[in-house]
Amino acid sequence: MKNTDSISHLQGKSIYIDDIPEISGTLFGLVFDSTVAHAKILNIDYSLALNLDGVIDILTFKDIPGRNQIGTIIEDEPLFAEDEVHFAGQPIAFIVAESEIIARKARKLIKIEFENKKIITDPREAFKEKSFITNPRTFKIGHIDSAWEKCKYIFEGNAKSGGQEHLYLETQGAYSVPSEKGNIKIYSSTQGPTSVQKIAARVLGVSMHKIEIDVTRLGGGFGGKEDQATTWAVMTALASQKHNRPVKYSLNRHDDMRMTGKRHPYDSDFKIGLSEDLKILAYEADFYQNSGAAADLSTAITERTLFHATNSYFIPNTRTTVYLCKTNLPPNTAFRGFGAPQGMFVIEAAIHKSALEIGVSVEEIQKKNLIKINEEFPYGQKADENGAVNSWNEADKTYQFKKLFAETEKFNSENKYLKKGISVMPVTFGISFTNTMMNHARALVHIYQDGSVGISTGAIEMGQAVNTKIMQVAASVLNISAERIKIETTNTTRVSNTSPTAASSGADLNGKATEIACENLYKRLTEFAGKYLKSEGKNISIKNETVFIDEKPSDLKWEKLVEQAFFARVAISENGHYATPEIHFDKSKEKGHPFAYHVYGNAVTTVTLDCIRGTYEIDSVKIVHDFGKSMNPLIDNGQIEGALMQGIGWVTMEEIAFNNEGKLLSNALSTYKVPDIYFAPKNVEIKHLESDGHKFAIMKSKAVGEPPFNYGIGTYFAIQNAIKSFNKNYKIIYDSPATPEKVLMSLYNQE
Ligand code: MTE
Ligand code: LUZ
Ligand code: MOS
Repeated sequence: MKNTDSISHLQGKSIYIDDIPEISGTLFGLVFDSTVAHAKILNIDYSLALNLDGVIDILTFKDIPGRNQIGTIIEDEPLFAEDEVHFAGQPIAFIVAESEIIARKARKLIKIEFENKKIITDPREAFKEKSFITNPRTFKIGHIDSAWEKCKYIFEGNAKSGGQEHLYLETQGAYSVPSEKGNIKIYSSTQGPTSVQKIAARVLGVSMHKIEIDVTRLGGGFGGKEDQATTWAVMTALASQKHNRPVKYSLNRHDDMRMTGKRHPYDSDFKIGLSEDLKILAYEADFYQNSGAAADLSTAITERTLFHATNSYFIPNTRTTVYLCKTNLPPNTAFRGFGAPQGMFVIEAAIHKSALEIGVSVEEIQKKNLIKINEEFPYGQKADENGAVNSWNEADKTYQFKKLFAETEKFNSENKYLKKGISVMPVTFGISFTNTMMNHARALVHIYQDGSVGISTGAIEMGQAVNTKIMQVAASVLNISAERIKIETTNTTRVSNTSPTAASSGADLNGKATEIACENLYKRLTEFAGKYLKSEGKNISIKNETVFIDEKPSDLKWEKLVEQAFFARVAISENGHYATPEIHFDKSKEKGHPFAYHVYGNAVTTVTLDCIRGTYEIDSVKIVHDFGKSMNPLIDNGQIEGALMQGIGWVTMEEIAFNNEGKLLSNALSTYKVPDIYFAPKNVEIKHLESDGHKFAIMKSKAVGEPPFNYGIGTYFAIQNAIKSFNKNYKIIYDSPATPEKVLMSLYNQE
């Protein structure tokens, strides 16, 4: 099935926040934010702005009837700064005006005086100053301290990875509409409607049932709207509550880039030990996470870094620690991969370094250490499939590593100023929210008396086509045409207490809940059909919208069946609830079984480097990916391509730059570069690994949203290898992104 949104997207008819027809009387909001990264607020003069014609109000923390607190996991983030600011871009006030243009004029008229305080932007400096979000977290397995003695080779090093701007096409925004009795409905571009509802209720000082959140779709989220869509939604609701008028706020790109958090930059130290026959015996890593000025999701992201610190490898002795370093940057947040890419980058750097020092190929070390079925991850869960090994072998067989490497070598020996580089990037990614409690979902399925179906779930459509997958589930369980099915907006009054659509588990969790609801409806309808057709005790089924008795078609068709069932007072609505079985995790021991299953894969990347300019092209990325049994190869391949491109961008051209004063320099698309179609690999091949699928994956089709982001990391190492073949003296410093500037310097650096 095609993405059900493809036609309306193409025609420009899909509705986003800024497309919702405005109700008359609508006001427009705009945040007034801090221009400095750390300071005491001495004085703010709003008078000129307030006097501007068309300015209705300027809301500050003083206007909050409830609590000035939007922190979720840790309550450490005010909605509006009170007497101090902790990052440039921190909201201080919310201007409400008759138009956005007036609000923008008013913003320029606000006068503020600061007393500057010391600014920290670097996680190492934060560490020295003991500036932390919370305590560090450590995972371990085996006996790291005694393991070093058994190692023939031991290497230490450093690896840095940069931040990343989400750059969803639709910027953040919300539209809040008051109704009677203090009730407020908020249209929000959020991945987490329940989170918006809960925080809005907290700030407005009302119960959750007073706040309704409705989401049609997002023009992309990528994690950036898991927690950080709340701010704007709550502000519009606050203004609606005070003025009893609809209030809209849709951020422009500059404001969005400046005020929102990004992927966490990491600065990490590693130590790796190998035996004579290249088995990794010991691995230790200290990750200095640049968390920004408040916790946001940093503790959860920390966790996923630790879960994936050994990527696809079995390592018997490890100790990995994340330090959550508090700096004066916008609070960093969820971004596709959620800390895993940062962890995987470091183990790949450690293996790369080991191979160069020992004088063996990187692939030999990688392959020797791939995790096998029944081997244990450092967090106690055992691999229940051989996906790491199988995807490696399948990639080798399909793409012929030897041949690819030989071609690269031949090219390099024949060319002086063009060099090719090649790398293999295995990936293992755990599916489930690492916080066990979050892994449940509900679906509300209505069959209407004409036989059409409306489905509500907690899933947010953000381009990943989760709505299409849910429609496929319902169509296949009820055995009716997908044309009869509509996926409703995601609304907290129809499906409540939802987890955000995140952790790649949106389709699994909400799909399974839909499956359960539809199975119950199917059971009720076939039972009724048995009675109606006086065929009780026989085997009744529905196939292709026709009722079958003992495998023979009857005259009873879907529409009539539904109508008659309704007349007979059978319930034709159902609420399904799904909670992932078997998962658990004990934080006091840091052991358990946190993931429903793992997704495995492998990517071979070839790049060509122009050694005069420092620019590079990506020739090909050849992937073997474990989809289980993909329920929609078109959509799933699209997820691989999109995630791959985002991963490649992260390690190549996407460079977030803050100056020492903590001001974002890469604050527009002129200074923050993302890959375009010309930069995309000339050739992307995606081979589906043959497997049975996993019982906890929806229709045996494994989650696909985040894991392939990590294939992009391969491009970093392919580029390094190309540099190395030009400049034999190049001492690799693992410092991602490998921007053309950095690459150019590396090509001619002789130290
Ligand atoms: N694909 C598109 N087109 N847009 C997005 O915002 N987000 C990604 C991924 N794919 C995203 C996307 C992220 S970060 C996640 S967690 C998953 O989709 C969430 O959706 P799922 O759980 O339904 O896979
Ligand atoms: N969000 C979250 C996530 O709260 N928990 C997770 O485990 C997770 N994983 C990936 C992306 N978002
Ligand atoms: Mo994705 S980072 O889990 O929204």
